[in-house]
Amino acid sequence: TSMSEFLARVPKIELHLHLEGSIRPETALALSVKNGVKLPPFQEVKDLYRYETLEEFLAIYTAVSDSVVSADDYRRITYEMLQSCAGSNARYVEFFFSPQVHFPNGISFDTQMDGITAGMADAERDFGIVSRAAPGVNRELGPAAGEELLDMILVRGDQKLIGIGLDFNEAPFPPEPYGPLFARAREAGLNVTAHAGETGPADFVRSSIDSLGVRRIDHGYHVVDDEDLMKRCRDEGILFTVCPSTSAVTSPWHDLSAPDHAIRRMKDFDLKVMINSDDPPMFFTDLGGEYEKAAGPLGFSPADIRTSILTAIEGSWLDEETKKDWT
Ligand code: ES4
Ligand code: ZN
Repeated sequence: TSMSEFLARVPKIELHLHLEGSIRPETALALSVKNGVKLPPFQEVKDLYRYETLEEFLAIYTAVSDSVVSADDYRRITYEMLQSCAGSNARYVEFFFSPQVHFPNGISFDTQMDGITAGMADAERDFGIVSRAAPGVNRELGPAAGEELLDMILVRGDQKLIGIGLDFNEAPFPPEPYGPLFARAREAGLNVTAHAGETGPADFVRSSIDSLGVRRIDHGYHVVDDEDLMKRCRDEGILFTVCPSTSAVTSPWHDLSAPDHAIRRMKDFDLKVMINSDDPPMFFTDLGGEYEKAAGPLGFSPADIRTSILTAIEGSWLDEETKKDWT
């Protein structure tokens, strides 16, 4: 239909995507064989990507991440991720990666960055897609480990490293202990965002804004449990980077067509929401597929889709000149 064509063709921005969550099942298999790293047991490779909770998902995410070892492995997964984004007509991508998952395997931050920046350059050359990277601080590992990661980011001083995120399991890991780390990152000129309100409560959305100083929330679905907070987020223009397929698995809103689905309610309340793919192959989707879900079961009108893309440009970490150019 013409709606599908519009959704496929419209130029997009992706702001919530995890590098290791973008590893294709065939690539995970090939890398695990090459590097002699064991994956969890499976019948067919696609069956590797099955889970019913965030915890189960993160266990597979970590196991698959372990199959990435050399700088060239990083180059490959970065290139393939951006190739898929380009296939959905994404023009600009801000993606997370999880450096701390790889440290116990002896893989340095510099090895990771060497491969990632090579993959970014190759993808820009081949597909014209522009990208920037944001290491995700693993909230399960504590603030001290996060501070060490921030040191590495600042020592590297790479122009392509434009921010940090906060991810992995929310409960029982509230945002507050990460306040000093996030303050130091902001003072050093890094942009900041945090996962909150996916499995954690509305309070984690509030404290991410208050203690971490973020203006962007990744997921944020549980904001709908707190109307005062919703009003505040609307007044303050907080941007929510929502991910339809993930929400149907890890949040309590499993039915995307339900009238009370959090993403629909956030949009109807005029919160700033924009559409992202999170861990596309791991949730059997891609960015175009997430737009289909927004325009289909989640009830986004063509005007809502357009608003969402303009919101994404505005909320991105692009420089102000480029933002003006693109709107
Ligand atoms: C993640 Cl909390 C979360 N959700 C999706 N992907 C992830 N990768 C690391 N943490
Ligand atoms: Zn995420």
